[in-house]
Amino acid sequence: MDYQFVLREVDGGVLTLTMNRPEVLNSCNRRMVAELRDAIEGAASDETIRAVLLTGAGRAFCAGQDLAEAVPPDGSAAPDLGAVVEGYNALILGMRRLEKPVLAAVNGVAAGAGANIALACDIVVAAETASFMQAFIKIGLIPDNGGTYVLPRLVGVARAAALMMLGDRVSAQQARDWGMIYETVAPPLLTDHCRELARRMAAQPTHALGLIKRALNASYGNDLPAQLALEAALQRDAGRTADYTEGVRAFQAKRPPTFRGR
Ligand code: T3D
Repeated sequence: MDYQFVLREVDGGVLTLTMNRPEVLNSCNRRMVAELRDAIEGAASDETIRAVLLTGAGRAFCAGQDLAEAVPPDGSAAPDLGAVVEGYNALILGMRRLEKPVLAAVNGVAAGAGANIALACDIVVAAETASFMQAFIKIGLIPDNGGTYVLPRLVGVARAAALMMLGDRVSAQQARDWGMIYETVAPPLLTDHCRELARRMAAQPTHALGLIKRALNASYGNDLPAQLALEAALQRDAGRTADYTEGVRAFQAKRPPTFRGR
């Protein structure tokens, strides 16, 4: 696929995807969502990619659905919202099912679908000046992109309900203090800090990182016995990797390990 609205760069095992429509705060048209989906699908089958970093060009991370596409100002036919949301759903499921870590570097406002795409990442780091907004209610919609699933689990139902029903902006620091995201950093440091984190993850036993992700996904629905059984099965799998042997040998030899993700 040709990429028109997403910049795609691979370096040191890290695939960096930059949403690139800065003039409309990287709001998502269908083409951009399709490109993100394609890139995530490609990452799944590309052994050289061991971590993904998602960010936005310019002053925003992503302002959600492109409202000019949703309701064309020239009065032409609006797309069916169900179909639009199905496109997002495939992206969110692709990100969650990708057995490689996905890191969000939230460089500015993340609103509507943009907020929930960020929250679908495994680790969310935001610039101190960034913000999050469940903007949907302001235009008469409900949160999608998995927001009604993940947000109450991150911040509790009381805060999730207020954020969704009021549509207020939450600062990155508030989001961090509520446990919505992992950490905040000073804006000039965001890119380098997130690249470094992504590179660290890419150098880790990435097969095990994928298994951690599978276990965390399942933990949303499992009871304790089922989760313990899953952990046993996944640990058996992890224990058969060359990275496990390498990790233990490196420990015993008091040298740094070299993990290959196998
Ligand atoms: O199809 C469906 O609708 C179903 C799927 C829904 C999923 C959703 O994501 S629904 C929620 C959609 N998003 C929003 O409602 C957020 C809309 N944007 C804003 O509220 C504000 O832009 C922000 C709070 C995010 C940022 O405010 P501010 O003051 O920093 O920037 P601004 O001036 O509003 O925006 C700058 C430009 O970006 C401006 O264009 P202009 O005037 O310079 O030509 C603005 O129109 C454009 N822009 C911002 N967000 C969108 C957008 N253009 C299209 N779609 C947007 N979502």
